[in-house]
Amino acid sequence: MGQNGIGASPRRKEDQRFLSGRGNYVADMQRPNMAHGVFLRSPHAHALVNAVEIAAASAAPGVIGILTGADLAAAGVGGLPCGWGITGTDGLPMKEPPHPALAQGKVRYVGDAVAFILAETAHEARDAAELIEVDYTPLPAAVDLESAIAPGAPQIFDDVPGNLCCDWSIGDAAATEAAFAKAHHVAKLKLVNNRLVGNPMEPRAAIAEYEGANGQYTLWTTSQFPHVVRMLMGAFVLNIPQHRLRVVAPDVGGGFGVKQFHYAEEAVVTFAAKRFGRGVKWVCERSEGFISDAHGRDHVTEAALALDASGKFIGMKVVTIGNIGGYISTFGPNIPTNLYAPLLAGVYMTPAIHCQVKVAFTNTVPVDAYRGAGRPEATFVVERLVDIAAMEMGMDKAEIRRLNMIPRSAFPYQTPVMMKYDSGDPLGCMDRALALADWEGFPARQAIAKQQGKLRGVGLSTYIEACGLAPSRIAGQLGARGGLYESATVRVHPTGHVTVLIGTHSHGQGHETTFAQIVAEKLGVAFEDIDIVYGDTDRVQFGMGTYGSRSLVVGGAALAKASDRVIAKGKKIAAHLLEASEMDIEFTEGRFTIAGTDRGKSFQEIALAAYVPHDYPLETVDPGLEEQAYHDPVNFSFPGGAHVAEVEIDPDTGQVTLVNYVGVDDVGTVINPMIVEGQLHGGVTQGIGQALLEHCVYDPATGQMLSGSFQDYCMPRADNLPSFAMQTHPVPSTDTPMGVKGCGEVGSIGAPAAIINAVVDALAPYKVRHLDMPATPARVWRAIHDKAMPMAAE
Ligand code: MCN
Repeated sequence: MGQNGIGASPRRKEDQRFLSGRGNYVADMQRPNMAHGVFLRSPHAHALVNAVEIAAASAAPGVIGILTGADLAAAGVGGLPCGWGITGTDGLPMKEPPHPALAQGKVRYVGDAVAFILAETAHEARDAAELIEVDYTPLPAAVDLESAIAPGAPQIFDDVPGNLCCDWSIGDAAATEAAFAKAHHVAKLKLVNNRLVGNPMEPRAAIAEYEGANGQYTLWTTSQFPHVVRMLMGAFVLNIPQHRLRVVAPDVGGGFGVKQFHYAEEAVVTFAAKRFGRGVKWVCERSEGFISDAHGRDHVTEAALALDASGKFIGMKVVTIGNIGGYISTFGPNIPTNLYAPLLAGVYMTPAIHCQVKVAFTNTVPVDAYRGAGRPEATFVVERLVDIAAMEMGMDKAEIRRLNMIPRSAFPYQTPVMMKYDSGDPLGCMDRALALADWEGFPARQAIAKQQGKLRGVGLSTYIEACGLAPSRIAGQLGARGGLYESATVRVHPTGHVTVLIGTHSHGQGHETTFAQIVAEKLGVAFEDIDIVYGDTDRVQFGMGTYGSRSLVVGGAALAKASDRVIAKGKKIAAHLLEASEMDIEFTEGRFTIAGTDRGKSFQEIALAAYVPHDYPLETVDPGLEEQAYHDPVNFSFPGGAHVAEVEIDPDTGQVTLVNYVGVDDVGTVINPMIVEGQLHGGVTQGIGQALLEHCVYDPATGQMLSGSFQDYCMPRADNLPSFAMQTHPVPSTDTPMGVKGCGEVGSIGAPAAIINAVVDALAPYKVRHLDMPATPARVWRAIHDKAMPMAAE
């Protein structure tokens, strides 16, 4: 490891500007001749839109113009495209009804955008919005997930019978039935995976401009993938040629998946910039974000695990209803299917698995990827079932896992549900986590808690996830409508300083630091002399952006490849200057040398020679030192690990206190231990939020969101968290260039099951078998005091 190379923990470069208030966020940007827009949103969950009367609003002070769905339709604006089409068990494509950027004829959730009002100020636009009269005919709404696909439910789209987008499945149904037929014991569970709102610190925002002179559009947007927005919006929605559309995602204050979609607001703002000849700015309010940012999770699942008499898992059956809301969001149908069911094997050798997923429309905000996206849901099913099986078979919770775990020696391991795990050490992670948590010492701690009138429980969760999305060939077979490679350019300047242009987007993950570490390690250039550029389609060649913990394993791999190409070219130049054979040139620690001698040239000397090619092999080598690489991964990346949570419950109030949390995670080779630790802390915190605090609640009768602000939707705060003990257990990936695995989501995947397992463990004296998330004081109290409540029963 060179100084600040791979494995070091230099301070984050980007924090210089963030901590000194010099970040460049869309909402703070001021552009010339800028007007301000607001969206008028539906107050109904489901209603016909008979007419939108804008005359009074158009005449209001400051109003520049108003757009409705009819205006967009008349201008030929396309619907928002879906980036991933899935195919049902019947071989038919999913139902894919249109998703207009402004509602046309019908609204399908509270928050569905009906009109856009542009005025000189945001206040004037807001006042004018109140003057718009929308003639709605309210319709019964399909809100509750199970009822939405039951016979007689209100129909959200005329041509989507039963509100079923797709009935999808994976695995061998016959083999699974056969396993269940010979089972010694079957552990069963029905659970709800609670709906979450992402709430990144910076709400979404967009600014668009159009230059009539050259037909050039620019959109600044809070996005995790500006090139994909350019592709989707330019090619499918607004019909703007790619070279005339610049999309910039500058500093973005967190995304967590929520900013990984092409949103209606981006298209409307860009359309409005040309239509009204003004710069157009829209900034989402926090409460508006609750009803317009895509949500996460929201499953209802029935699952069963078949075991033989020794406690070995012989089969698993899962039926899930996955909510995708009122329209298909960019990746909506992919999340409860491809990113969920193939992870149901977990770290276990279950030989037969079958999973059916009913992907359902409801009159709620569209649901899409949110940190973990499908994989926390899968882990929750598996790890809750395993705990229930242990309890029912009278086995120790660690032992039943140990008995069924894939041993390190069995990797690469082909699961029965598509995934081939390349490497891992589940047992190693679990043993270390148990030791770190002092698992053996728990009974003593529990006894002390009991003396103090508290219920104490401990919960274990293991996991493996698939991230680093993904080999394009496989993704294509699974329905992806684009590639999932990444690109990087390494531009070496004549002075030897380096600018990297990369297609991923950093919005909290520290890429400016970790990617500079990779280049520093590879090229021997000082960490301070390397800048990382991302987020601008005019500066960066191309890119698929950041999600699915792919930036390091796919983008970092492209960067390593481009760096290697710089070295390869440098060797040719060095060979010429040193009058040696290229084969004899070695490159180490920033110096090209003739092997076995001390004759050499520094990286900076070679860079200068490339740009001042007076003494240069011009016949065979072009001047300049800039290399580009695209990298398409050969497999997903499979981080894994084990987490242990310990809780104390006050039986009088139902209050759960998380008293200890440990995790041992295998994220392969670690580039920056400090950043990885921060990522783990952030992910675990979101997992704690899901397990104990967060729940997006809709009124099932009206479809109104009952938790549409921070007064009703509880985000985790510092005093909800213990001090975490997180360690890494690196088992290098065999499928990624540097042995790295993703780390961005693992905390949110491991945490919910560990915590609920601990809560249920603490409630063992009350014979509570399962508790749905979030384990709020009210739910826990009822589980203790009211055995008739469903969550306390079978
Ligand atoms: N890293 C490392 N060594 C490893 C793995 C990762 O040093 N073995 C470093 C990477 O170089 C990078 C960071 O850790 O700097 C995260 O890397 P990676 O796992 O590749 O994840 P991404 O950068 O692709 O980030 C996406 C992931 C996802 S999917 C969500 S959601 C998420 C997350 O990261 N959203 C975040 N972490 C977030 N962190 C913040 N602060 N804000 C968000 O919105």
